[in-house]
Amino acid sequence: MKPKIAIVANQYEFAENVFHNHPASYVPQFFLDAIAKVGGLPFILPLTNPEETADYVAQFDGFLLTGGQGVSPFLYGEEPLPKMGQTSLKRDRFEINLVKSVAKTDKPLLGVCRGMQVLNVALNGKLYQNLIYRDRPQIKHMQIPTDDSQPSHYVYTQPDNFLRDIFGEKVLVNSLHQQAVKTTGDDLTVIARSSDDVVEGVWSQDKDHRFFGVQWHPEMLVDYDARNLQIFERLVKLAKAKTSV
Ligand SMILES: [Mn+2]
Repeated sequence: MKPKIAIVANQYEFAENVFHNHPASYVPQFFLDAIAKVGGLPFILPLTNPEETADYVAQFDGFLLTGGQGVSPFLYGEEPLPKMGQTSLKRDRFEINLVKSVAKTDKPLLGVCRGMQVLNVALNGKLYQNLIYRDRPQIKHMQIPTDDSQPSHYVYTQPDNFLRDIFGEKVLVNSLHQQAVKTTGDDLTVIARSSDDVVEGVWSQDKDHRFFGVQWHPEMLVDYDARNLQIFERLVKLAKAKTSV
């Protein structure tokens, strides 16, 4: 049986052009296609009661957190700074509780962009609310208005992890983030950085490294560099290994 992969939805509060101004839940199609292409069975998991994440976790084999808003700073002990972007407390609370529920199992979870940041905060890490607060020279990490299916900066991988195995020592990626990991969460290790030292990949230290994340958007880079699919394939393979035990 194919492993069931739950992809947590984002929510439009006012879906002007989609559903007559009503709220609507959605997952960008790229993620659904990527999971299906590598042998997973994708499901869309809506933002519901954060107290019920354990019940959802019991239903699926693997979990995927996607991109979007920043993470609310008070969730990692900071007040908001003026240059912070949009946040969604509803999404923060559901996704952070989901990570904590997954942590009580042996199931895998992949975080992409915001998803990696949520993973980090859920495990007690901190973020830069905006990269300008790093107070040091840096490259452009929000590549808009350049097409987001094009790469824009290099990422340098550390030895001995899945990103080195897939991409070698360096790889061109896209970049659509204002926030970034400042201090890593419990049990998370940095496995890739950009040339200006921004964290671009993490994984957990358990035997399977079942929590992992990237700061770029591999789901949108598949046409440019098909190796990006292997990031999703890793999630599906880990999920499958658990289902067949
Ligand atoms: Mn970047």
